[in-house]
Amino acid sequence: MFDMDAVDDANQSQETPKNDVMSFFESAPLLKDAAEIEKSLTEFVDRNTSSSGKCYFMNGKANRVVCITSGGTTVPLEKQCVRYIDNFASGHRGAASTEYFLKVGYSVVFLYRRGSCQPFCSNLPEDPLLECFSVADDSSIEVDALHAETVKRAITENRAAVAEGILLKLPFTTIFEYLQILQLISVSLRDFGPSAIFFLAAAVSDFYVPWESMALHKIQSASGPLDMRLAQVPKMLSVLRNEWAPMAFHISFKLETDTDILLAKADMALKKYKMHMVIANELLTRKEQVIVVTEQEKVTVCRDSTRAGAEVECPLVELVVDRHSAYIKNFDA
Ligand code: PAZ
Repeated sequence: MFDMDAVDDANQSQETPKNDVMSFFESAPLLKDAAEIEKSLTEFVDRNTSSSGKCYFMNGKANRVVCITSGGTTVPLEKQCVRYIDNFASGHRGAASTEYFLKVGYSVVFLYRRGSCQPFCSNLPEDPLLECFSVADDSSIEVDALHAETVKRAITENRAAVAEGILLKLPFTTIFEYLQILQLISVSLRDFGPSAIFFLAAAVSDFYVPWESMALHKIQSASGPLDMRLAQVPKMLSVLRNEWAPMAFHISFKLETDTDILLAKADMALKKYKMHMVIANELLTRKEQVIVVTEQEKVTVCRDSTRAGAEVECPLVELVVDRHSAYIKNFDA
């Protein structure tokens, strides 16, 4: 249901047909808050652009930005949506990676599924409001000592990054919103050229119900079993890579449950979509290890299991930053 380049893409041509892309966007419901999103992107770009105007070609000293996508897209089945198709992604990968990129000086556009994991919040209990706070008396609420440090860190670091203008969080729910906002981001970040990374960790639906053929009201069960035909979501990876952000450093993810096909699928995505890096992971071990696939190498990156709380995203982001630096250097040369 999700996965931008499924096995059957082997039958598709390299370039995504323009008509498919146009009809996807033309028939998509209007993006709510589009003007506000564009405004916040403009402010983010201004904040992260040098006074000379252009953000790159500055002897490798350009501000670096990364657009991190996180969580899963939904596919609505009704316009007044009661039912939708979803996937498993929790958004942990994207949220944790956001923290590590911020730590090494990148500014981050975090495109995340509403309600999914957030940066700086991974150590909070499942229901922070109910589990971290107590009512001390009738008028005051206190943080429980057990969670005080975690709550403090989540609030201060998140607010500081947002206030400084180095973390912009943009939420999505549906496949329509996700792709529309991704397009806005990629166009906004164009001036960063090779200093921008697209780190596409979201699990994106492969199939969807086109808006014009979608039922308006809740689908009724009285007429028996549901027979529904899903259209294929156009392969936006190639559009992003070739048209929306042609100079950026592109990283896509490949998730499989069958180990035997994982690397072949990652290789295929690398070539087909001209990605600079494909990060391969398996469903059950995704928090322990990933395999970074590039044209030159395959590197297994593991979580440091000797350190409590260590995350695989820490060495992963280190490696990405190293390869991104080399990319910028070659670009300048
Ligand atoms: O969001 P999460 O931490 O639960 O999982 C991360 C992930 C498995 C969704 C990501 O690493 C990934 O592989 N995303 C791409 C999935 C795909 O389209 O193949």
